[in-house]
Amino acid sequence: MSKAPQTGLVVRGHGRHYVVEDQDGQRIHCLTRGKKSDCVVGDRVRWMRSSEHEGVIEKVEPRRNLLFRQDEWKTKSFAANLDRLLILVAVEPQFSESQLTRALIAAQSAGIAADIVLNKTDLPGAPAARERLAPYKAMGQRVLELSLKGRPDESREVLLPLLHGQATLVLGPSGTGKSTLINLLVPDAQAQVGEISQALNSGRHTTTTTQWYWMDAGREDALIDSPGFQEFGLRQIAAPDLASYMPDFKPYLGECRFHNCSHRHEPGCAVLTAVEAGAISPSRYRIYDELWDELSAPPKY
Ligand SMILES: Nc1nc2c(ncn2[C@@H]2O[C@H](COP(=O)(O)OP(=O)(O)OP(=O)(O)O)[C@@H](O)[C@H]2O)c(=O)[nH]1
Ligand SMILES: [Zn+2]
Repeated sequence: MSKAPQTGLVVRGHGRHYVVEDQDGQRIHCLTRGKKSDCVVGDRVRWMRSSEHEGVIEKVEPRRNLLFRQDEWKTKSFAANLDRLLILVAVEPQFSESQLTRALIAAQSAGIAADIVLNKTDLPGAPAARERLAPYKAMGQRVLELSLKGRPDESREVLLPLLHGQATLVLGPSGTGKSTLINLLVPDAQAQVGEISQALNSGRHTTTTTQWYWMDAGREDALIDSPGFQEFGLRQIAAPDLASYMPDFKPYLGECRFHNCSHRHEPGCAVLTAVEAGAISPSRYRIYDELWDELSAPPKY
């Protein structure tokens, strides 16, 4: 049993307990040193075996990026070192545009490419959902229209090339088809969950923690499933920076009369003019306005 430091990938975390995958794909239960648990799924770490079935994480390698949300009280990490975020929405249940915009802003500010997947396009509400997504398409955002259940083969053909060689985090509110998506792309998903739980020596927490899946035997294509959540806080972003993370606002930035324009009430505001002219959608502007209030409000405690 080698006790030399090795590199590994964090594939699951819970408290101070992690599952690290070594370079051969073996998974081992690891702890961090000290009380602080500062690893997240997707982290590359240096770790050492401490016993046959356990290891210790010595060091977290520098991250390329970290996707997280932050409210007044806490910061919650989704995962690190991501290549892509897939935001799954569906024709039914109707998606929240505010949550969608928040996810896009978080990805943009973390420097992570994001795509929207509109699922259940086989349902009669598809045109209305498409309409709600029109402003996103117009601002250059990719929107993939799929029917994961209705046309699984076609969906796989669209998704596989897009996700190849990447680590992709999937976000999607309950009922949108996230399980359907994962089972479509990761045929042995259940076995992978089982293997990781076994390394942790527990069958618990299978649905409440972030889960890393390999889509292929060569371990090149990864899907990361993140548990559901209520609020997507964006407290990490300063209100004056918001507009720069919104591609539909961007063309107008720098065109306002005041250089520190908040684009809310100032005369000579190019953003407000664009809203009036219909170049920025009313719903996107409303979300911007609400976010501004939220991000500039002092903490309540
Ligand atoms: N009509 C239609 N229904 C779909 C499609 N994809 C998934 N569904 C259905 O939508 C429901 C939710 O799908 P799931 O994959 O369980 O969704 P989920 O997002 O994992 O939901 P939770 O388990 O609640 O988190 C199921 O009844 C699916 O059969 C689709 O393309 N078209
Ligand atoms: Zn302005």
